[in-house]
Amino acid sequence: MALYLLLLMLTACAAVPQDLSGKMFTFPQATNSAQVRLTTSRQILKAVTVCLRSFTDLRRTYNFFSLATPSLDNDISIYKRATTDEIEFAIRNNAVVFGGQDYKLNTWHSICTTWDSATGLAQLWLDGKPSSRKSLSTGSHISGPIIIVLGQEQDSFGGGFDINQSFVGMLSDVHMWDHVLSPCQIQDYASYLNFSPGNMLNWRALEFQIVGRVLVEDGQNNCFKKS
Ligand SMILES: *[C@@H]1O[C@H](CO)[C@@H](O)[C@H](O)[C@H]1NC(C)=O
Ligand SMILES: [Ca+2]
Repeated sequence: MALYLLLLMLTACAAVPQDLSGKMFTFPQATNSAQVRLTTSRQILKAVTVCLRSFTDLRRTYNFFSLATPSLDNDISIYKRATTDEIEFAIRNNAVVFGGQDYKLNTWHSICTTWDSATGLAQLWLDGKPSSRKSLSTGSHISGPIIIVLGQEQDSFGGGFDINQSFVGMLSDVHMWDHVLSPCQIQDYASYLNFSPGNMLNWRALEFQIVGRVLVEDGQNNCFKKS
């Protein structure tokens, strides 16, 4: 345990924020290990917005974003179901499914999810288009040390990965806020307009650690756009 904590501290200290504007993470193959770990020192979350962009041709299940605490492996999870039009959003290990999502293969999409513990309501925005607002966890907060993983789905705190849920493709513009963005702020993000970067995860100053074969490459969708 002591060694584990030491390693955790070392990796936390080793992560120097990098400006990834115009860049993307490329996950070129299915594995049960390749991942990007994102660092946050926050331990309590009463509300959240996560936004990211993705590109893939996967038809199977995979995970866009996995946040675990020692007690809950799906404290926040944004998950693509094998059913073409379904995206699952989990908070505190409770999940809702948003159907009718036009998530085309081989296309860059923006995904934002929001949740507020006061109302328990969750919502998904795909390419700036809102979903129905649905009930998730009410009243309970995300709390404890946090591990955020891109590229794999955590089934335990920092592990429990399944190659059949790994992400293959590209991810970019990852931001996370400790509050629910307004619809207009989400539209601004989705439309590549000016927006206030995430106060928990900020793509322009991202602390991360790559494990295995994940590449940081120039983006392919920013000839006219900034994020
Ligand atoms: C992943 O999926 C393949 C094909 O469906 C299957 O043969 C394999 O056992 C699965 N692997 C794991 C670890 O579940
Ligand atoms: Ca899980």
